[in-house]
Amino acid sequence: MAMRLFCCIIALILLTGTPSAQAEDGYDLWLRYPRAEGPALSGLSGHARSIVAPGTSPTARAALEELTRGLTGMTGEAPAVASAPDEGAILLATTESPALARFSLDLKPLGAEGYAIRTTTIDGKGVTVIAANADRGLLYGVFHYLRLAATGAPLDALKIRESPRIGLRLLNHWDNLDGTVERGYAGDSIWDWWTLPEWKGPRYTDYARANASIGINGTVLNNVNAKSDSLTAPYIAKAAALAGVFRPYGIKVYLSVKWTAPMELGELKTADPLDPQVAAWWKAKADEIYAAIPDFGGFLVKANSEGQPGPQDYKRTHADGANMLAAAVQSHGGIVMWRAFVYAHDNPDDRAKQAYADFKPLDGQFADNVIVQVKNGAIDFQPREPFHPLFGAMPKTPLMMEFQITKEYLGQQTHLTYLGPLFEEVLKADTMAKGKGSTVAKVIDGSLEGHRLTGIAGVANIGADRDWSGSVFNQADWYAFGRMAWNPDLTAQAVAKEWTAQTFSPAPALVDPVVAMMMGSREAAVNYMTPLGLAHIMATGHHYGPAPWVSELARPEWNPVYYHRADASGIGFDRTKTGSNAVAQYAPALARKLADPKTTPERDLLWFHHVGWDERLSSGETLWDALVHHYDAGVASVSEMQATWDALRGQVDAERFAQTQAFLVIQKRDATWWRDACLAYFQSITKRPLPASAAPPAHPLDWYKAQSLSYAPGNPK
Ligand code: GCV
Repeated sequence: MAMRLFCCIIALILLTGTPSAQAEDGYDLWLRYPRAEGPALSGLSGHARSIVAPGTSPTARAALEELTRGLTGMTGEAPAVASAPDEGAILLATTESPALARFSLDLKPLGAEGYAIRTTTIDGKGVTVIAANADRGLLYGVFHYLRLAATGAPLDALKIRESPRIGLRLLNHWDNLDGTVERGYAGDSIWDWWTLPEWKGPRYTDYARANASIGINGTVLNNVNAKSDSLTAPYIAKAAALAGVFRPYGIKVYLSVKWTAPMELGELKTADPLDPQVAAWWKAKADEIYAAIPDFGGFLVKANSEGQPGPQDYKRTHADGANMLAAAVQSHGGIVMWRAFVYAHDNPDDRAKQAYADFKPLDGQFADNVIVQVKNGAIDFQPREPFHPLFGAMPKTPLMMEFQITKEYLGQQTHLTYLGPLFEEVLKADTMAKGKGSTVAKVIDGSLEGHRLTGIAGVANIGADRDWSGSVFNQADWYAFGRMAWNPDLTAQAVAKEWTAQTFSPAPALVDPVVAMMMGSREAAVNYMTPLGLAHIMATGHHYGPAPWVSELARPEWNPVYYHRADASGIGFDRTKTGSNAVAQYAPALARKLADPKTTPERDLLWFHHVGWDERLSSGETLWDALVHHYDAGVASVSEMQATWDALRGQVDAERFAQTQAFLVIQKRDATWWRDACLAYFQSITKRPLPASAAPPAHPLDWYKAQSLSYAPGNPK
């Protein structure tokens, strides 16, 4: 009797969909494949009835499995797997398949990762062909098809050709071997180093599926603040186990390395890159890694930065260091990603200038398999930074973009601040290095300077939390990174639409308000944190919440006062000739614009200029009044986001609705805290009254100064 009841309940669940109590915990990300409705369902019923998939490799099998999974979810029925295409079949075929011979798809230019999708007829039967040169391309093509279906796009006249614009599309995990994640806000590391290599939990496969679905093809497993242990035999075996899980999904593994590993592990007396014993140690280590992981991608290096050792400790250059490592992996086809995030405690120059000063003179000196990885801005992943002046300034060196997907400075896991607009703003920024239109995107996709080695990295926001990213909306940042890495011309808006349709529902009544909320959210955060070009006025260490008053830390550039420079006369960092002259690091045509506050974009004004409190901005307001209004606008935007979300009650499952609603309450509280604390502090300096429309801060300045959050997550100890 009990058994019969149980079966009835299961049948009911299958027929009516999953019960809402456990329905949507975020685990499935954008790959939910819920039952399609209306025209989307009839489209699938007509065009996706069966699958013909002759491939047998692990990647071909992964493609077939994903297509089967997606179609089963969306149609409620498993598609037949056939040996020949019938009406409504999807044919998956690589150029090796004889079935493709009859089509002139000209796949060659699409490379190993590209694909074509075509609706056509075979012997009078309407079919959809997903074709590629290699199985990896097929897998990407399958994910594209599923994306179309899940977003409700028509499936009856497809003529798609796609290939990635950027070669290396990588996640950088700042995951430590003890399971913590530096700047991680989604729980512990997803890598269970302790139980690897024996236990390869299903989550690793789902990680690979999610990444492949957005075109990510590599992952750096460990923190750039690396421990040498990750290069020992047991950890190489663990990395090899992960590489084995990821391989079918076209994802290579890479490792961050600590510069002094030859001393710590190899008992050498030096890590001097020009010492033959050091070079031999690295060569042997690379050989050992490649024996375990034949398609190992290569090394990522943080050297001579924030206390990490590096070649400069031996009076050698970054190029000396990178080239020595590059030689170690070269015969295996490996690469070295050498980070340009450097600034030194003993260098009194503007921190924003130091990476350029170190790296620009090295242009042309790097080996062919080295790529220099540059953060999007010259300081550190701020809510807004002008693009890094190295982009466009090293034409003989491939440069790789480093974005931060995890929101260290942007409200961490709780604030809804969609990063698509930040990525788009940077990628579209014009370096003017070779005249107008020399965008950052063209620098990193290699087209501006003719590089074949191209890359983009995102510091992952992934952890062991059930929803992977700490909140459902943080998943959008992972998604946007992958999609824009594949095609840096995609707009943040288009990507937000895709993500929303797949993550919640394609219904316009939901998509339109959610996308509008996402698109305004980053500017909201800029407004309530660091408007008009302010930067790095966050609390010390964990970087959560405001602390513009901090001035007593040992190194000048650790202090917020170093960045905002507010005094009785005005506020902002003079980076023109009268100040640090950082503007001169940009191409001359741009440098001229940035040298003058009148031609500097207002959003970057205080980044480049120290501006008098009473100076008038384009709106006619004084700087002080405008600053107050930006802070107020930031708080008001969060109230609007709350109203938008509240109106969606009933259209989103209860669990994700409630979490987002609660997180917006936190965001509103924090936005108000930011606004009040910053205005209390800046007012104590400017001594001007608040504009009539602005409410006074809720507490006196000392109250804000006394706030401290000792246990904020993600903060390295
Ligand atoms: C991995 C910032 C972060 C650090 C990070 C560093 C880097 O300074 O606060 O946690 O260290 O950037 O990118 O190397």
